[in-house]
Amino acid sequence: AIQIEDDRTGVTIPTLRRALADNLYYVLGKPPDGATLNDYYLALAYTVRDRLMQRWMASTHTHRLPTIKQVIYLSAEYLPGPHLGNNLMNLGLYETVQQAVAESGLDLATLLACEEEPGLGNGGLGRLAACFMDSLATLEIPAIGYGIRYEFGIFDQEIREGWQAEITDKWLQSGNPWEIARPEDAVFVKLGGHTEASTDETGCYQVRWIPHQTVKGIPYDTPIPGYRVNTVNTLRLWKAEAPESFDLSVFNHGDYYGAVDQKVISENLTKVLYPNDEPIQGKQLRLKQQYFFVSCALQDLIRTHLAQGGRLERFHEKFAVQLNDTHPAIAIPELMRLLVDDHHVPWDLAWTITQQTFAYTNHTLLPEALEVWSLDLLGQLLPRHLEIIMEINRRFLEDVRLKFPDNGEKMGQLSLIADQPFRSVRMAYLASVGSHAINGVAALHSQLLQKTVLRGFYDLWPEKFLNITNGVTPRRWMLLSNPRLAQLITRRIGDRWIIHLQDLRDLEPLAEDPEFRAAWRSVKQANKQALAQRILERTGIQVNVESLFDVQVKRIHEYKRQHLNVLHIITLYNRLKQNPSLDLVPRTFIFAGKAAPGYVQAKLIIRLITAVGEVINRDPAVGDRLKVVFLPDYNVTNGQPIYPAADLSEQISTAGKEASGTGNMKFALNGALTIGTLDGANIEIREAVGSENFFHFGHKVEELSQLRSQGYDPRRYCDHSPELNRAIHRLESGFFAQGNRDLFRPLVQSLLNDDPYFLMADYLSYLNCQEQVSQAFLNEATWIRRSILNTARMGEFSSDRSIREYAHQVWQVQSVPINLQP
Ligand code: 26Y
Repeated sequence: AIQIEDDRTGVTIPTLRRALADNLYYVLGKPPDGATLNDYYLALAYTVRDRLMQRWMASTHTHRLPTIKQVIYLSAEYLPGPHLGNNLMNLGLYETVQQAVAESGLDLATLLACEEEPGLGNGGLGRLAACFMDSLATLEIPAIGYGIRYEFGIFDQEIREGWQAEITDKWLQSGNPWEIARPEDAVFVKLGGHTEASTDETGCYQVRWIPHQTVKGIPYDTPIPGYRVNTVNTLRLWKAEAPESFDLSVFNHGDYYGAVDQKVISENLTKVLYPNDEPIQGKQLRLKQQYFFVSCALQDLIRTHLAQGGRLERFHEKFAVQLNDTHPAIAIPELMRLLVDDHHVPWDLAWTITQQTFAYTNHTLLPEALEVWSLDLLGQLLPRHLEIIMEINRRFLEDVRLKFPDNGEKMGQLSLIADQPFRSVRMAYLASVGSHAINGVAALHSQLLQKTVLRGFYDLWPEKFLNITNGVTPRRWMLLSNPRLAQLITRRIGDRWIIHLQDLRDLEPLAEDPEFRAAWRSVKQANKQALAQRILERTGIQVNVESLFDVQVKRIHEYKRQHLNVLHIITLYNRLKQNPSLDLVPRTFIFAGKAAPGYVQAKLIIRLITAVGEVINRDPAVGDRLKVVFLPDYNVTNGQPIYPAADLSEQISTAGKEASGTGNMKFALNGALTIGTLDGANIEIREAVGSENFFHFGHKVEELSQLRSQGYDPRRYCDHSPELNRAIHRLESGFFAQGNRDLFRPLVQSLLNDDPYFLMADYLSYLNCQEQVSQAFLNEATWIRRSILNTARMGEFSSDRSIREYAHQVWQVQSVPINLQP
């Protein structure tokens, strides 16, 4: 029989070319000669989306079956990165499409570069959600990710005269081919107003919530395909709109402009992502965002569950709902409200269902970063939820009192309500009480969580607590971003490592093979060359590709200590100035990262990096021995070429402050060696790759608490280290600020007076460690050997491993292979 390929599903080159032209003409309404590059990108994206459709619909259909348990990931942030390249890779169509596109006179790389990434998150937490979505689909685990369709994601960063400037992120401007609006699945979300209690005809106590405002949530679905499997999960993001009935009623009263105002107010709800990675106190709009998407998600689940003939008593058998930090923790009282008020489930049963449904992941210990919402604000916006939270707390404290009679202090410590500095709900406590499992994101972090922030809850319910160390997806962070290394590895050990990252172990013996080492070095050099080209294009700085690429990319934060890195740079510079013929191992220092727009000290750290760069990069006495680069607009797209080109990964947070880190994993996986503190997942990475292949320095958590309790005096370290003194003096003197002694004063003052992040205490150890790094880099053969061993031993840091742990230890879910011919 003659096989005729369908234009929407066929994968031969002639069919793909026809499909591309067809989508260009019929979907975008463009003739080939009038089409822009972006039109071609869109046409290609639709061509790829068509090829996902059958799998997506089969997955959705199968996942709805009442017998199948589904993971529901609730996250206020997602940073998936551009979809096109990843989807081509996961479908196994990358090379075919590359060729089809080329035969149509186009270049795939150019088209890929047209895609605006969805910057719907701040940093690690949002990127983790995206890695988890990739792994869930690849492991064929039924899952939905729920979140917010921010119209403006994280701002684009420009550097102007050395300072960060924030530009609105208009990611939807040229159209988003990956999302499908589902207005037929809209839900309504109430806000504000008051409650009324009554007893109905049957004598049942009933609470009615009479809201001040209602907004409509419209879901937008994006397919998330697994790697070479039929499973395609859904990322369902909600957009807020005004309910049309509302503006009609106002219109009837003749207040047309009033109705339009209401529409604008409703739509503002999902307008913009808060660009902080630490809580903002008391922002009502932020609480509205959190409640809005969580309520949309839970209403969506209850509706589909009931439509499938499911019973609410079994809600937790159908759905395992994961809270990505406390941002969605209002889901706990919301599910209680939906069950008790709307569906008349008795409180005790509703509470059992709720606790069995939710699990909570904590991502921070920083006390200032723990979310609290004032009772005032909560009562205004969510009056019914405040009542429910108070009732949850009353019952909880009653249990505590039975366990610890006559211990009023205990009750105060564990209460969901804090009294100071104002009456507020501690969201981490609410999340802990309402969940059956609580996890930290690295071994050290989980231990500290049990010992500090959630100690009281650990004492009550140790069995609820567990650690699940973060991971990253090797699909995006190796296969897609480092194709040269991926090919080299696959040629030697086959391609199973892509889904069984532990297979990288098979590279270990090759670390002794001179031929393999040479190939490894060539790949690294090619990646460095490519990054050098980008650096030149974006900053005008010419870097030496033989130099050590020393890289720190992450959000700019005092606890992450980019300024400790700068103190090292200044010290090297001082040494060079003192001894111009110094035989120094050439280094290129590469920084990238965004500062929260309101975080003055972080923005000053960016200015410091660019200022030091301006002096050093221009100093003829330095030549190409030292270069300092700040790459603007760090995001997933711009991060992808950075990790493969790094020799050294800087993971230098104050011990105890970085919950896990995931950039540390991307670097080591791509063969960079790490210089790091014993913090977060660094500890586990060091154990995995071997302490001889990891440069660690600095005080440990306990040593820092000791220092603190002894009365830490940062100036002492300056007095005892002439080099530190000189580096600080360079800053004070205005040397890097054209004589302006005021510019960096706030940084210097902070270091000398408080130094809450112990830069002074860790400086010497950091410097000595960096000296060892330089010595090690001189021996190329052993450096490459260690680089190979880093990659070979990073298998456990795949997000596939993390997700398997969640699946077995928290969610109790199984893989469900998707059959395309039912
Ligand atoms: C409340 C709101 C403004 C807020 C928004 C985002 C608060 C925090 C955040 C983001 C936090 C975050 O990204 N945390 C990081 O999570 C990673 C994934 O677990 C960790 O690897 C990393 O150490 C941690 O800082």
